[in-house]
Amino acid sequence: MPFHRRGFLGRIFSGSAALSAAAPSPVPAPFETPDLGKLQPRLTDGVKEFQLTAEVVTAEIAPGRMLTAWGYNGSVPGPTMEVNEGDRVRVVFRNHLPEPTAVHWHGFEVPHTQDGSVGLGQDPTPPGGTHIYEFTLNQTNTCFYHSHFPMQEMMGAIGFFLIHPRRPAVPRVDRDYGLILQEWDLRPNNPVPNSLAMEFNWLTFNGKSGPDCTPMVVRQGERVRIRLLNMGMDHHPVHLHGFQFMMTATEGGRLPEALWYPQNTVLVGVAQVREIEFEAKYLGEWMLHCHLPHHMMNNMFPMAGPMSHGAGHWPQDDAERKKVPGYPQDMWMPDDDPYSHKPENFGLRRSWSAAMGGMMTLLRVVTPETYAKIEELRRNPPPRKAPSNPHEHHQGGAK
Ligand SMILES: [Cu+2]
Repeated sequence: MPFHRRGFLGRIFSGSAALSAAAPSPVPAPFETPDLGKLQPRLTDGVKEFQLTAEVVTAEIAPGRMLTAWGYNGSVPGPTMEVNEGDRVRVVFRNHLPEPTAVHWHGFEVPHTQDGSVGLGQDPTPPGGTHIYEFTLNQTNTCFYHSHFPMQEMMGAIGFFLIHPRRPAVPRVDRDYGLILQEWDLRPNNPVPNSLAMEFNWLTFNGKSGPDCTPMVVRQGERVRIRLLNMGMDHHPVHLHGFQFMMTATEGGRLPEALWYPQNTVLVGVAQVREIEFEAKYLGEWMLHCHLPHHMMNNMFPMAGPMSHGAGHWPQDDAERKKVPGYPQDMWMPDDDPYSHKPENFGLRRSWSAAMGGMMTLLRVVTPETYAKIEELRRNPPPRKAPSNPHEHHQGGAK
């Protein structure tokens, strides 16, 4: 019976999708999530069907800094899902975690039985179990999916779910980026995050800490949108160097243009999305980062401040400097080698990586020549160098 019903609905929705595809509308810019892959659906009777598996994932958030977290389909955060307004969607969800879970479809207008709230709308999916979600999406906001168990959220179980509007928003953007903000408490020699923590020493965009976040590379003059999604314990004030941007949308959708306002730091609260747009007028290497000072460093806990003195990270012949109250605070330890294999880092000034740490990435506004060179390197990537000394790659500066 359910199969007949799905087949019937599928044909109807297949028809409506064909109609919407025929309507004249500009092609939207592709949605790019640096360092994160996409989950491709299979079209079955007009329904976009995704296979989503919750599982333990091992990732490298910075060279040599391993993270064993809970994600989806081998990725933490999970892979990005994309559909179009009006699509019928089916998600075949499998639980490969050792405890019950459920997927909450965050920001979705779907029947409460499809919402993923355990107990209320469905039973938890047991380890080894499968659960099928199915819904039609007549909305266009930036949504996400995540485990509906809070400690599993803190183990990383979240991903983007984008619903493209039938008619792309105006003004049209040339580049459309998404970044997921997360925080981790990682103790020495242990890749499993402490999910009970209230203080965090590793901060990531799309599962990478600066300087290991892959830069967003745009051509001068392009209009850029960046969608910032926060899922953690803290709110993050995200600052962009060099530009004023407009705050154009929340997790609830796009604001009318009269309600946009200029900023250069946008506060992204927990479970919120903030979308910013601007014209990439100025050539250069522009940092985008959370401005909480402790969120622009890596491995901060054992490294920073006078308490750490004697740990071997500062010069031993610094008797005079020790007389200065507060010394030591920051450090400067350039080593670009672990990042030089990335095409997106081509042409950066020497020592660039020493300034990058934590929840920090780059917006690179480049000339046509540099853009072409980076495109060429993406087609023929250079070999990756092994880190010369993995212990030297975990310090961050911040600016
Ligand atoms: Cu922050």
